Parts: sequence; C-alpha cells; structure tokens
Amino acid sequence: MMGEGTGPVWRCRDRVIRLGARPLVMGILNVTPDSFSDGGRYLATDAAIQRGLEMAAEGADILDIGGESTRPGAAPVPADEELDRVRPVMAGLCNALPSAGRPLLSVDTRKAVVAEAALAAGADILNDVTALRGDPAMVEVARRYGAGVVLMHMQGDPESMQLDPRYRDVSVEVCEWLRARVAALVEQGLAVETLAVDPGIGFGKTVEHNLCLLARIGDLAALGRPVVVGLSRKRFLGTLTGKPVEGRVAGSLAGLVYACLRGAHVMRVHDVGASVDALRVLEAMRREESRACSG
Ligand code: HH2
Repeated sequence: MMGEGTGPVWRCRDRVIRLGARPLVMGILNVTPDSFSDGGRYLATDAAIQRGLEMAAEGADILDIGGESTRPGAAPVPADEELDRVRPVMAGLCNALPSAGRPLLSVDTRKAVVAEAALAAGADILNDVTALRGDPAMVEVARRYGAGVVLMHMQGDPESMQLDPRYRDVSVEVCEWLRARVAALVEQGLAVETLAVDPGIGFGKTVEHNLCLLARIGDLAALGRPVVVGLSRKRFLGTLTGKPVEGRVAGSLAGLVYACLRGAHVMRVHDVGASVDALRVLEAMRREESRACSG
C-alpha cells in the first residue's frame, strides 16, 4: 500500500494506493512528433526513456506514456505506429527503473492493441481519453490485467471538440456522465477500486467551462473515486496569460495548487520538478494550518 491518506483507494494491478495524504504527480511523456507541448522532443526511444528516468528522479509518482496526440485537430495515428512508439519506451522504463518503489507506469491510448502491449510490457494504468468507449476491446483488456483506469470526459472528438462546446451546467453534466460511466463499467466487470475519473480539461470545453470544472472539483471527488486533473500548459492558460506553451509553467502551477486545494488527487503535468516543489510547499502549509487551527 502506497500513501496514508483518508481518500479513495486506487488499485492498479498489484499496486494499491491510498489517496488523500498528498496529491500524486503524473509526469507526461509524449512519444509523438506533434503533441502540443513536448511534440518531437522524445520521439527517439532513448530520449524518451531518458526523460522518463529524469521525471522519476524529479519525484514523479506516475509516468504517463502516450504515442498519439489528442490535441484539437490532431491527425489519428495507425495502431502499428503507435505501438512502435510506446512499447519500447514502456519496456525500457520497466527495465531501467528498480522494481521496488518505482513510479507507476501509465499508457495514454485509445486503442486496445496498444493498451494490451503496454500492460504486457509492465504498465499499471490505462489512461484513455475516451473513457473506454473508443475501442470495443478496451474493457476486456483492462479487466484481464486488473489495470488502474483513468476515465476522462470529452465532449465530441479531438477533430471537432473545440468548435462550439455547449453545456447547460458543465459541472453537473460532467459529474453525471462520469458517474454513469463508472456504473456501466462496474456492470461490465471492472472493479470499482481500479477506476479514477478526470473532467477532461480542454476536451470540448471553453475557458469558462474549464474554470467552472476546476472550481467544482469537489463535486467530482464526491463520486468517491480518485480525481485526475490535466491542465498543464493547456490553451486556456494561454488565453488567461497571453503566453505561448513554453511560457505557461507559472500558470500551470497556479492551476495545480488550486485544483489540489479543491480536492484533486492526481495532477498530470509536463513540469514535474516544479510541480513537486509546489506541492511540497503546499503540503507544509496545510499541515501547519491544521496544526494551528486545532491547537
Ligand atoms: N490531456 C491530454 C492528453 N491526455 N489524459 C487525461 N487523463 N487527462 C488529460 O487532461 C489529458 C490526457 C492532452 O495533453 P498532452 O498529452 O500534453 O498533449 P497531446 O494530446 O497533444 O499529446
């Protein structure tokens, strides 16, 4: 058992995490030519493994490896190409990291063949931006391995999702959708303890939708499952600050601290070292706050 919190338990194959004591940092590793932030930097297997090891040394709790960009308008990647990108990096990181206490390994994919190969190579978590709806074989793969699963909300698909997203009440609709998705997957045989939820910041959402979802993370946490949030360097931060992707670190850290104060359990980030530092300071301040308030 990893962690000592009072939040939900997340079972990821044979690793069991008790959330709530401190938020976990999920480092992003995109083995792609076109991801919006790190596209092209880690396309070579060696460079990607090196970056994974660097993020582990910086304190990442989870490494999330993806071989297909899901940014708005991204071109789909054939399965064999995605497989060739992800599998050697997953296997290489499994070999290179000590088995005791290594970060959890996650695969960010919509395809069951890629998920299966990554899990066979040692991945613990399946992070699927379609919440296991994109490929009919995905549920069975997740079930067979007992993988941790991140179920993300998305309105529409990456090609068109940012054209004109609309909701009556974005937080209520996203929470209800994720609640129904958890229930449907439990019905299909997945253990509820393996499931985490994610509001899908930027996936079919305007700036206002994103801000509302972040303000109401508590509603999502009330589902009783771990809440994953990915806001790192995203476009809404560019709209708010006027900064390009590489200038959005400070905005990302402000969002990270806010999301954690509102109840997020896992933060998906590009800047692992800076995020770990921000969370260490936040943790010390919260500890003192509860000591001072109870004393
Ligand atoms: N965001 C992206 C990709 N995968 N998975 C989850 N669970 N939550 C997210 O918010 C999320 C995600 C998009 O960011 P990134 O991977 O940096 O870019 P790209 O899709 O261009 O590779």
